Amino acid sequence: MALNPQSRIVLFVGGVGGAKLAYGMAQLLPPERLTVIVNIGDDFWHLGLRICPDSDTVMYTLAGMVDPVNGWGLAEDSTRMLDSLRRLGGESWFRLGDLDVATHLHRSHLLRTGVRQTEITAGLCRSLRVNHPLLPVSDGEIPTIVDTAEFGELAFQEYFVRHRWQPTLRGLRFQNAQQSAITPEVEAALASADAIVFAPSNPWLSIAPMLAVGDLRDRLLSLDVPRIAVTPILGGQAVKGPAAKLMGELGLTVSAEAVADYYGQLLNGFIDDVRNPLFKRDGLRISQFDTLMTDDTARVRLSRDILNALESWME
Ligand code: FO1
Repeated sequence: MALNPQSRIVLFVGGVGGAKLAYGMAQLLPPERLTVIVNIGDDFWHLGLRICPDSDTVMYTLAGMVDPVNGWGLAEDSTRMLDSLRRLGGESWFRLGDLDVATHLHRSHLLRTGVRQTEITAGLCRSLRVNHPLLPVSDGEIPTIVDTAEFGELAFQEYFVRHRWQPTLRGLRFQNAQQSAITPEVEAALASADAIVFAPSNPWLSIAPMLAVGDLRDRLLSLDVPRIAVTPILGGQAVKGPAAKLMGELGLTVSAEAVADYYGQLLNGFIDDVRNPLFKRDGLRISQFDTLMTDDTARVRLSRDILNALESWME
């Protein structure tokens, strides 16, 4: 089966790195050919608000509104609410921008009135003129819990933001994941997918929480289409975030090869970076590109490279 002009790509993403690839792909593929499925393991209740960092990061990035320095939150946002909260002795370790808070207020209110997260996300996207479908992998709450040597189990954002991912990771657990289900919208996207792409997001923190939901892993394994991942490791390092540190703590070599091994049978293709040493695996097609997405041009270029690789693999 070849990647023809109607082929549909389903892209699994986490936070900042995933959002950059989603942006590049969205410049090349119309909404009916690209569905973005986003991690919800980082979502949490904070100050009475439901915060969905990965979903918002992708949404703001696709809307061209994301803060270019942090890669999350809104560009040119202010922190007057947070400053005031700090004066009052409130919890201010999680930096909620003044404009960003509107997203969390709106979402939390709708959730309390019984609207599904999938519908809320679609509504937010419509309002911000994001046309590509952005789907939370599930409508349930499936929080990632990080087991650390120093503090025992921590809620994900406690580990990631409050402790700046410095504690030593011993393990991960995705609460409720097995009993939860992917949404009908995700199911429909998979049913019509011509290729599955895992973004260069952290495989353990951003992709694994999605693969743990219900029977998603088996569902993906049953799809007779290209299933490829883009390396998050470039020249022995992660571009951003704890991927390299975490691999060391899990006793793995910090390499693209170890990432490919972690995905295992889920992949039949791998997009590696030109900075990495070549490796081979039976049943795995590998292409090397410059995967560093420094600006919008680089995001689009990598997306085009990936689509071209998919096309050549499917001939
Ligand atoms: N990341 C931080 O490192 N510090 C923050 O204070 C922070 C606040 C924040 C607020 C809204 C939002 O949507 C994302 C935010 N992030 C923050 C990013 C986020 O928590 C992480 O990048 C992801 O969960 C990891 O993918």
